[in-house]
Amino acid sequence: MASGPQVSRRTALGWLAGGVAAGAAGARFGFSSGSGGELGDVAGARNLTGDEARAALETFVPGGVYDEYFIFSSGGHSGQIMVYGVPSLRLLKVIPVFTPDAWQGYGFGTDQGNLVLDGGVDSAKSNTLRWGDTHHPALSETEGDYDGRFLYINDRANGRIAMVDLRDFKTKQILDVPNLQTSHGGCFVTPNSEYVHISSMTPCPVTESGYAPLSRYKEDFRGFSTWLAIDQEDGRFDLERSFQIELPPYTQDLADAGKLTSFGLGFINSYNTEMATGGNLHGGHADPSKSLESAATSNDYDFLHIIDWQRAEEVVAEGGTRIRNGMRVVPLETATSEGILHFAPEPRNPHGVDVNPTGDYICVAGKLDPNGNVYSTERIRAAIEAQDYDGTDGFGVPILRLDSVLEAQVELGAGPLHTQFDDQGYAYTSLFLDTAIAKWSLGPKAGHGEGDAFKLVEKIPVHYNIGHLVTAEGDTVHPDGRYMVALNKWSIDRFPPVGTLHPQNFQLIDIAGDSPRMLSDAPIGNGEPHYVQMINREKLTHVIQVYEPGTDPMTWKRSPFAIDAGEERVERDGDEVVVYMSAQRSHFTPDTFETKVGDLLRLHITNVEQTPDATHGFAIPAYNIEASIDPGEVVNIDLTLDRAGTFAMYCTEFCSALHLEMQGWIEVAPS
Ligand code: RUQ
Ligand code: CUA
Repeated sequence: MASGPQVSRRTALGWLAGGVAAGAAGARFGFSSGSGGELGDVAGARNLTGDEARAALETFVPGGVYDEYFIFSSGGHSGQIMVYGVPSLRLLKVIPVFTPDAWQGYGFGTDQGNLVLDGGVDSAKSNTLRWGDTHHPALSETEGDYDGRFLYINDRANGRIAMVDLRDFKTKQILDVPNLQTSHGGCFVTPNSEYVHISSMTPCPVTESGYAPLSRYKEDFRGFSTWLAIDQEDGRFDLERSFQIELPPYTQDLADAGKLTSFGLGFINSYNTEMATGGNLHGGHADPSKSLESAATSNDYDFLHIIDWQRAEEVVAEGGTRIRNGMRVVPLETATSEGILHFAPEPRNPHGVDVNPTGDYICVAGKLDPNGNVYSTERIRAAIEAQDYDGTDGFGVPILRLDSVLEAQVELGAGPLHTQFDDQGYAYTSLFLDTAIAKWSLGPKAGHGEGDAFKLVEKIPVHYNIGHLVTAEGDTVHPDGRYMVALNKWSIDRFPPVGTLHPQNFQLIDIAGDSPRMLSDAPIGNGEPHYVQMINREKLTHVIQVYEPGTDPMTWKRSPFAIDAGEERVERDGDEVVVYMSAQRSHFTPDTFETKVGDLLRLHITNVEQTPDATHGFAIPAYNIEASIDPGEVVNIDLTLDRAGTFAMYCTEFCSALHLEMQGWIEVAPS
């Protein structure tokens, strides 16, 4: 590299030191060029403070230089996953999961998209669903660290879970999880990707018909904790090896996997242990005492569910299950008698439960309680061993004594929700009502001794109404520190008005130094994001840019319908017209073919190119067909031709100078 840019970078740093000093003095850029000349002029002209100019330089990522981290963000009820770079916070990709996406040809007639979206042909529910509410992404792990292979995400609305392959960033499977109607925060991967866990949120009727009156909530409704075994080859769910644990009809919420010292355990928060079902207009007038929100907050404590999944594996292997809708289920009585399920009291209506990197501390934050509540793995294991119980709940589940398992309570602020971790033994908890993040220290097992342990360090203001937050590699056994992102539900006046529905706001915070610093805001015009995970980009070692020639992305094998250039043909068999088509800059071959109304058109299109980025699209007007065919990919489209016409098909991706010429005709003659 020429010395010019390096010199100017050094100059920039020298200038920054002055800029920060000027900022600290409360002045906008008043200093003149001097040693730092040009950049100071730019910042001055743009009316930036020294801190703002510094943050801009710290987060700018030039073209051709790559972001250090990727954020995989849930897209909420858009049904998608968004991929952002950090520190730039630029959107790199939107992965369609539960919702069709025309650009990527997902759900518009191609077999891949339709097969995935149909999500298990045995479920009538999935076949008609074309949206989901993605909430909690979970990256696959090896020995507690992200390994960059697979990504899972739940559908809050419909109790489903999806798997994305991080080789091609495409959704490969949607599973309609048996016995679940909804699922909120119960998605996590165990430290060696043995299982991906998903639990029910609202319990659902376990009656034959699927109906039960709300008056029989306690008797006829149940929750389920689901342990879906992961096929290590292709990341898909292996139902043969999966199982569920039946739970009382509480509302099971956020969850996390134990790691290292707590390996083998899973933790699930619950609320509404009151089993309130609402009914506030009962009798024809509003009765606030019957509202779900007041009835479901009347107990002082709800229950942290502690699940020993290794013990469950043994019980399942010994046949201690019943089959329910094709899934092996450990009945509640068995889970209780075999030591699979224990409860610990937790301050009412908790939200997040997060296990620290060493596995020793389980941090529970309760929206109605100002404390971070820290449970200790050592204490939990000892209390279970000693059967140190404070009775049982109404379903016979033993309740561990709070005093024996709670290690510390740290007053953090109003509305604590979720906790993340750095590499220095600090925890960061989002405070929804305070619109801030509390930085606080963990205990001796995280490197903070007497006097220094379990203390609030500082509160970092954010804008506004923070829900989740994430730190770099924050759910692993080796978090990086470095960066934290606040996921704010409201943005109010941070961005120019774009109508009545506002963007949300991701805020990037530098946590590498002693005191966290706000770096940038990023409007998120798609949503709404819930949880995200942040992975070092270098761990995504499996990403490909081009498929092997003729690949079916669903199997990763050569498609039986693949062709090489020169093998294009049209085969007619009665009412079936089978077209083996190639796509190559800038033509389809064949580019015209004749059919008639009533024919079944079977299109097999191979992109015979091997050049990265040389994707072609394929659209047929009026027939709702749109495919994206990446280099090396084979796409299959089955179409019953039900209307006559001469249709101009075309490539939808601007692939070359003669892209507009990449078109053709389908003649559909009246029969
Ligand atoms: S939950 S904002 Cu949907 Cu993850 Cu707490
Ligand atoms: Cu191919 Cu445009």
